Amino acid sequence: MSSNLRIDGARLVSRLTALSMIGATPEGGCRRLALTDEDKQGRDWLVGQMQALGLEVKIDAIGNIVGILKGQQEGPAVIMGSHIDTVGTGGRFDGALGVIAGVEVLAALRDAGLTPKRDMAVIAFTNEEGARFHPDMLGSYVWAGGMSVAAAHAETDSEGVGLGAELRRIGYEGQEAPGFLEAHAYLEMHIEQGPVLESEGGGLGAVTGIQGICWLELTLKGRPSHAGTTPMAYRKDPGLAAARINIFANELTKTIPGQLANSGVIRVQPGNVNVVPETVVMSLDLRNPLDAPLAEAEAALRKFCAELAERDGIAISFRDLARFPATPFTEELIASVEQSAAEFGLPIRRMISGAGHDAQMMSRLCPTAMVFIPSIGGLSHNPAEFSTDDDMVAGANVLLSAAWRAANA
Ligand code: HGY
Ligand code: MN
Ligand code: MN
Repeated sequence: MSSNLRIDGARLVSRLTALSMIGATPEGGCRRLALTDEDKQGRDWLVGQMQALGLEVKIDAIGNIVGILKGQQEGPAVIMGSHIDTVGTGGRFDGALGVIAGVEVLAALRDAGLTPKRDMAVIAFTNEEGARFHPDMLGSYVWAGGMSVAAAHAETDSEGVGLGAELRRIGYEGQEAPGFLEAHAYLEMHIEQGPVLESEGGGLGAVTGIQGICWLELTLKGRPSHAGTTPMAYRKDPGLAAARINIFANELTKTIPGQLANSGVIRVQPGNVNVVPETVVMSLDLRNPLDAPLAEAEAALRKFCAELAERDGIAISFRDLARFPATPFTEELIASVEQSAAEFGLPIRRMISGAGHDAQMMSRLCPTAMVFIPSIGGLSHNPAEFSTDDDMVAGANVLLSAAWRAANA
């Protein structure tokens, strides 16, 4: 790589700050749920930035935004990317940093008057968070051929609003076929979203892969009855059943190595103080670095639910919201990220990702790797999410170096 090639740190930080103003929350974070007006504003801003940079901007049928810097030769491109949608209590960095860093890499090459051998691109993928529509990483999943456009458009949010209708409403149902740009390699920069790098005194993460993910939606049906007059033995209480299931899932994390469990959504109907609930809809987010114990956890949970249903007279049904296997990245590209960090004299260590990322999908298409920067306090999906300017610049320089290497190899 041209040894004096660097990103413009001030421009990186100012673009991130500008994007974080869109959907800014009073707590200092961001709320840009997929395909909402705030997401549209962020998309419009990003398209404007890409156009001002002279990138060829294309939108595909699932709303993925692609900015392309033409190379010297036709053929597969080196793609960088991430997402600009957030969870409800999002921070300023999750996803946005990876997209802004990709834009900055292409801007730095433009400033240096460098044209890569291969095309290079940055993609902002639709609905990575899966907070509004399921599954998560939906835009990259469709891009990678894991889900059809029609099936993705048919997804609905918890209010029954359709994904396709929302894409059209905000003007981001593009003409391009997802995956239209063949990938030679994919690199993603992201905040770690956990405490590991900070606890080791900082430095960067060369991400070796992503753990397996299983998202389930359980619908529990009992019998609504009076909370004051119905003897306890007569109740068919799905609220109590949901609590037992949540505790059982938590117990699994103590017996199955590496197992994680979270119930982030619990909706109770009719939701009145004095009514034993009729229905509870709850989510379970199960993860494990290895597929076999993850499958063991899910099987144990389903068995527990079947026994609970039988004993307590509650009907329990399951719906898959997301199911992605543990995903290893590509050794050659991981080593390239490490080499780039070494070029800048930056400490870096190998680690897997606890969070899902679009890279999990892109690894189905091409060699893939990620670079992490520390999350202060290990916080994410929280308005207080924070990473330092220095770490952002360090990570973006490593992204530039590794992407440039891949684009000219
Ligand atoms: O859930 C995840 O791991 C990611 O934030 N979508
Ligand atoms: Mn993310
Ligand atoms: Mn996230």
